[in-house]
Amino acid sequence: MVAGIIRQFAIYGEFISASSFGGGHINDTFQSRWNQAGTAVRYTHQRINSKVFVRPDQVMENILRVTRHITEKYQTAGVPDYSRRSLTVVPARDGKPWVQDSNGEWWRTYLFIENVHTKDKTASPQEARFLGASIGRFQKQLADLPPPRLHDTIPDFHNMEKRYIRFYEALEKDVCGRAKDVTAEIDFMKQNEERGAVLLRAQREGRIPERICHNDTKINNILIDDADSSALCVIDLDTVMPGTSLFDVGDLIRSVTTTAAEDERDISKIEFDTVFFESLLEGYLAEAMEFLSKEEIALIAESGRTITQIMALRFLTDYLEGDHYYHISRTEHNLDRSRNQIALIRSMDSKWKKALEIVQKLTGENIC
Ligand code: ADP
Ligand code: GN1
Ligand code: MG
Repeated sequence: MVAGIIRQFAIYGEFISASSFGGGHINDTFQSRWNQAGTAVRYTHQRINSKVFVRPDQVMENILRVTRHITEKYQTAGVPDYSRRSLTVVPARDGKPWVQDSNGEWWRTYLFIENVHTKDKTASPQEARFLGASIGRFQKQLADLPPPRLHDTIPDFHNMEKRYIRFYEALEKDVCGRAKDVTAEIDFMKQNEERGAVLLRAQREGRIPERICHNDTKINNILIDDADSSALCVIDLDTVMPGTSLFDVGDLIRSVTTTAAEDERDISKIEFDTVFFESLLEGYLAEAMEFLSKEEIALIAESGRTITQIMALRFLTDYLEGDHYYHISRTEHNLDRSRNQIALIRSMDSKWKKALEIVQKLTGENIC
């Protein structure tokens, strides 16, 4: 089945094999191997999750515009190895950027980026600096994307109010009878509802600007170069759409400053690491300081807490609803993830003053 789909893309040479690849929570990813006149090459193929992305055509339109814009910048600037620095969409034989299978599912193909790896947790301050810089650069590169506005591929993706409404509905229905076993997590979410709305309020009051952002900048959506450990290419572009810079900074803080992977079950291993936090922001700000407003800077630390809270809430909601959104590989996977994110928030709270001091030191803005 997969081989039949893959052959519909405009790829030359002999098809060798295809296999499942990568560990994302949303799409199904495969790699294929080809012999192109004696050179072994690979491609990346994804079945787009059409329950999550109800308009895959719009997703692909966004991705084409964004990847072409970034690639053009690298080409113009004469940056070497540019086809490893941004995704390249491979069209289907009929010229479309996707193929639809007999079940109506949508597939896409990218050049396979070689000699890279991804991380589920940060290994060093230098790595955190590289990761931060890659997202600052990504935001800067897209700041001058010509109109029209990108499609909202998932409306209200980081809208805390809407996420709480969904959570309360899940709690009310309690379709799996799981609510009774997770009262501590439910209480945490209720107690933090007000605090979680700080970013949304700033958005609504027009205090922070709309910008094109990635919206899913977790650590393993950035490919790291095997050669020098620099953050080479930002991937997983389905959610690139209008948002705020803080959504991306927030998700970086959530996933890069933690001492454990997102689904680590041993809570004692989870800590907000202020050294990683400082390095991450150094890297990010080296690229982004030139366009950030005072209001955005003032909310940097808060954004990390907010995005972590949104994830804790979404994982818990999916657990209550019966695990139909995120891929899971064990029964309590979503609950473990939610507990993990709650532990990270508690650690952030215990080092809050230090976090603000770091932002103040790096930006020169008086925020403490
Ligand atoms: P998901 O939306 O399910 O998270 P991703 O787009 O993040 O899917 O891809 C899943 C994994 O596949 C990535 O973490 C990465 O390891 C690998 N991957 C995706 N695209 C490429 C590519 N073009 N080249 C090499 N590896 C890739
Ligand atoms: C999903 O696609 P992936 O695995 O990179 C999710 C993100 C969450 C993340 C948590 C479209 O990201 O919002 O932060 O899981 N993506 C979508 O790991 O919902
Ligand atoms: Mg991903």
